[in-house]
Amino acid sequence: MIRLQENSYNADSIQVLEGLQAVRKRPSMYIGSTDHRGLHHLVYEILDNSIDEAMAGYCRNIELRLYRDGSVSVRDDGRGIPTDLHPKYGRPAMEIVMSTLHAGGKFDKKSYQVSGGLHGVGLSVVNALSEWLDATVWRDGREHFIHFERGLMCGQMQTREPTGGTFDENGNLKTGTMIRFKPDATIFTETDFDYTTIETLLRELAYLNRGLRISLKDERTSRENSFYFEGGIIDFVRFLNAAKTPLHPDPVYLSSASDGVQIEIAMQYTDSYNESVHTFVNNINTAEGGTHLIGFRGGLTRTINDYARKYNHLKEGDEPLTGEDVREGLTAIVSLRIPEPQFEGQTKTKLGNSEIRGIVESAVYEKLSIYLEENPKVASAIIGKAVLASQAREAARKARELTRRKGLLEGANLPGKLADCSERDPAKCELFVVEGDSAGGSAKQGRDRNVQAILPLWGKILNVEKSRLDKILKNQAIRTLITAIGAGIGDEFDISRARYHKIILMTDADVDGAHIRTLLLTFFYRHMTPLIEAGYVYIAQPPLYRLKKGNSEVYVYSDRELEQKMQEMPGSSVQRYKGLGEMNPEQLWQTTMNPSTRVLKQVTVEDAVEAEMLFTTLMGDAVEPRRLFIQQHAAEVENLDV
Ligand code: 0RA
Repeated sequence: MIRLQENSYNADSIQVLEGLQAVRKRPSMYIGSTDHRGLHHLVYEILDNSIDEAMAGYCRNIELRLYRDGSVSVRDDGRGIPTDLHPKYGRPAMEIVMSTLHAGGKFDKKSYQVSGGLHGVGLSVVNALSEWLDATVWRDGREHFIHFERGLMCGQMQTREPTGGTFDENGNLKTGTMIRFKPDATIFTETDFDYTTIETLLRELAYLNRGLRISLKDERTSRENSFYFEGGIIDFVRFLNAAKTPLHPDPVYLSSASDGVQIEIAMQYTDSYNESVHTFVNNINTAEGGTHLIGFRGGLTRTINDYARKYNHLKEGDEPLTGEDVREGLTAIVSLRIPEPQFEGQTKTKLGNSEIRGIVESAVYEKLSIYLEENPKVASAIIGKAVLASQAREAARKARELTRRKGLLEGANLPGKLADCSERDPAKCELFVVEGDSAGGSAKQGRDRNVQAILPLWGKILNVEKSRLDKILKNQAIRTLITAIGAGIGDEFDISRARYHKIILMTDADVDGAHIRTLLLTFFYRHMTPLIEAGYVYIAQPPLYRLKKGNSEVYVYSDRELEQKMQEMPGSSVQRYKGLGEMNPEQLWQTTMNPSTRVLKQVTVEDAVEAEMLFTTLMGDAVEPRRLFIQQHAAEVENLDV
């Protein structure tokens, strides 16, 4: 039950109510969405406050816990949210922080150098979107507690002796904050927290905040993990390169602080052909890049070219190395802390501050030049690699020109295997990429031929992780895909020419199917990145089983659902689908292709780091990490998604 304190029901409380009401009415305005992503964003918002406290130097440990009742808690050992009476409002500061939109956790902005997230509106937003929330603060040897329901206080702040003692295990006065909340199921379309999503986020935050310990406990499954990295982003780069072959033993580390901007960069080249640069601003993964990334790239290209000229790796008359050349095989983390970040782009993960470009470019030029002068061996390895890349780029250009001249990648030569749709508006068109000829046959018969095209893939799909573009372009399956989509490839890829706005991967629900899907996703991720960024790539979800009893039949899409349905329909017969080919056209349409009944999973690069790891681990050269990964994930191997 929701009770407001009578004496506080004044103009301020009305403002609070209106604020929280606004959040509940338009949750997406505050957290982006109310799906899986929005749900996990809540965790991010809460964590963000504790991380701020850590960045200010007051917090060393953060513990996140997932409970069986669907709630989650974040506890830190920082100073604790202030609990004294706010001079203007006459109410405990903690109360105001938790329930006032825009007040946020940062009363004293100066005590924080920089901050990420929604500039502190996080706590009240999460509170508004929670069925209930418990806030506990340890400060001045006391424990303070407030319970909220749907953002509204239930009773006043309680102050008591700390449960479990006044001191921590080291004999220090206990301080810190714990927020436990249960997301409101009337607001979120999904309420199940995903261990792996949270684990990835925590790992990332621990890498970005050297020396901070972040642990995770899942009481639903007893899974747990803990992250602590003395080397910070240097360790992050080593982690990303664990399955690759580095060209120099230690990552290059650069740092600088000027104009209120802190820059930290760790980078290491490997013998791979891909670029794996991840940028962060105030701990936020700027997956869409932005001015800092442009500055980093510019600085890198300039430094390496200057060095290569100076030491005669490039002769008079040689073309300069391009940005692509100097980034081939580069793994890097670029982490910035800036006072007032402006986030732009579709997912608000693109840095917009224009002044940052020059600041980063100069810093990289200055620091990396010094590093190369002092480490000539590393410098030679890097430049040798870039020169090779430049030669390979020339070969690839020729290969591409040849294919283009022959018209092999042009839409006029649509592949014979493609059963195209009749509609010509790409926004309405769907391309099903189907594994195997028999499933392809069913799909062709079952489809809606107005808007659904079918492309059966046969033969081996090249592992693009291990090949340069010139070789990739010789692979038949890949050529077929490029032609069918019709938008080119690589840096010439032009999404406005894509012939379909939905590209749906439909593979068997078994290990082989997962493998093929991963190969295809690797290809899209590496060579048609905008397609994934635009959300054009989907994974079809074919059923795993069919349950039949008398005249009624149901399709079942997971083992968990099977258990449930078997109880609801005792005595039913179960058919397990081993492959798409076992379904007739009508069944395939009904269960997997019909837009009004099917379930599609949209592929996002929401977490490029995770995708990168998955691809590298599964596809890269190193055998041992792959074996370990597959062993650890044997149970999930049928669900390998990006
Ligand atoms: C405002 C001021 C101070 C600390 C915090 C907020 C704070 C907020 C959160 C939220 C989660 N954990 C937190 N830890 C600290 C500083 C108060 C002081 O000067 O002691």
